[in-house]
Amino acid sequence: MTAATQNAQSGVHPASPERYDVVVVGAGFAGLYALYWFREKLGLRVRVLEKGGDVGGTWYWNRYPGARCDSESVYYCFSDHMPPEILQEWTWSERYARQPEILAYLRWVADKLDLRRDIDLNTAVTAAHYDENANVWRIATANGRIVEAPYFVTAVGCLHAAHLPQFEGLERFQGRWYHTADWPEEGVDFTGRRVGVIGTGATAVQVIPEVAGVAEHVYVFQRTPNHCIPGRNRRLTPEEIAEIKRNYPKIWQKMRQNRGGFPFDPATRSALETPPEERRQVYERAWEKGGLAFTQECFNDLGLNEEANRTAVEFFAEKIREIVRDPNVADLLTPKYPFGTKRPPLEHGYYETFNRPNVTLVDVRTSPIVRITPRGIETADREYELDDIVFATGFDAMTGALFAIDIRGRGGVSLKEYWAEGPRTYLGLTTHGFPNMFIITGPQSPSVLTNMVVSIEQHVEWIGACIEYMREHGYDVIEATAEAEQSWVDHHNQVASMTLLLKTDSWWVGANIPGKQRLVYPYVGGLDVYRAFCDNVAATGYQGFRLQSRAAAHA
Ligand code: NA7
Repeated sequence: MTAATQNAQSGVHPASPERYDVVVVGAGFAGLYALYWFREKLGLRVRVLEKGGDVGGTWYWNRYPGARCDSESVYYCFSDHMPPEILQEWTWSERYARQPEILAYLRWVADKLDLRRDIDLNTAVTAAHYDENANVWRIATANGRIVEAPYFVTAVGCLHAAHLPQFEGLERFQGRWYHTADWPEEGVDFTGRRVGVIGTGATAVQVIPEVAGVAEHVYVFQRTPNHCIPGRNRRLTPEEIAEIKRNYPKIWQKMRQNRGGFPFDPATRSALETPPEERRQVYERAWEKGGLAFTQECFNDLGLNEEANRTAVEFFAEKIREIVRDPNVADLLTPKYPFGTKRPPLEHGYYETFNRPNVTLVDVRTSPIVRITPRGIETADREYELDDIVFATGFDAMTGALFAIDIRGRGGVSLKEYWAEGPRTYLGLTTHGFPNMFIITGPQSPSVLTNMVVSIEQHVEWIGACIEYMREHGYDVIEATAEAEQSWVDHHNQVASMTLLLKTDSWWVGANIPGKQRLVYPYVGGLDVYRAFCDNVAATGYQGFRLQSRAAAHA
């Protein structure tokens, strides 16, 4: 065993560490952008440590059949803040790109910008400890390396730590089983097999039609249905691509000012104040258009007022009844909770799939899964014999991937302990007691409620400007004050309490993970409002932070 391995196993102690200015964990959209920005714009020595065998992050791991993005491809990519050829030379093929195309894009960006020379793949970070005396973050990897830097940036993804419910008997199952978030690279052939899919979230909504197309039979184990919006996917024409490329600067400006980071035109009218016939037409138009625009462009009171929201719930109920032939199945597929309090998936033939003779919907709300047997899944009612089980059961979102690393700040306090009652952050970017650590798209930032790439760029650029400011002013330690953190947590919770989000169990409120604190994790105030907050903090000399030079920090 090498000294470094010993160090990595016993915690984080100096051996002969490698030194950089910034260590970034993760090489998805966030890690790649951070590397590009910090290296090219700030001239920093950056090291990116990535657990996966390639760049891509979420798009490296989630390679299940049907995986594609719910944000439109032409807007779910790096912006005009990257060198112009990145936007101009890449051409998306479909309205919503499939996973292989997004992964190819990220690989292409990494090659084009020569990012790979500063990325270590197959390098899982196990611990990151702040050494107060040396003002460095000391980072240990599973393969025994110690890497040091004054700045530590997590780009670990909001949806990375897979959630596998603890069903009794899984180890005795004689068939094959997979979690969608850790799919075999070589793919899985379901031809002629009896497949059970557990879950009906955004992932399952993509997987189920694909598997149903080849399997002998698919049993869908549903606990809660979702409001699925038609994606209306299609090939993009050369003309529209050219038009979009011409207009990118304007489009990006619009997206940066939008509450969700999308080029949508938010509704200014109330559902309740709109006459029923007109209201219906608004919903119909949004349904026909397809996509997440439905969430912003219909009415402005759906997220705040239950009565207004009910009009959307009724509209979905009608649509599902129109598509799904069996009224009992249609009823089971119809959510009874407020629209938008769980993430509405985009669907590509999902509802139609339930008209197929080889698809059965199993309601595990009324008849829960009791155990996995050697032959399949046993519910309170009966046993389903299966060859394969697909767990589309989601993630320990937003905090899971952070807690998987033993992160310790001043005084050896662990992030997990510090956040035991729920995340405590200032701006969702930093946390008191963890100097010089920045979290990209962390809890209490808009993150998963937005077009992620737009949020990522905002975060990285803010962090970059902060580091630059510190260097210009001779500071090398920055830490959120406890007071600023408390006021952000209060503001975050206050805005969240104005919405309907806590009325429904969802991963947005941590309800999918047994024992997880039930509170709203992403910031719901909107990316536009959030950006203004962050800009103001920067413009006022990083109000709410304690900035020190190292000499002063030692005094
Ligand atoms: P989600 O949205 O968390 O969906 C997970 C699904 O698995 C959901 O339908 C859950 O039902 C179901 N689930 C989880 N545990 C169980 C148990 N124990 N029994 C039965 N069913 C269970 O994850 P996804 O991967 O689909 O999507 C995550 C995000 O990725 C998505 O929102 C997009 O932003 C991209 P529940 O609803 O909890 O009753």
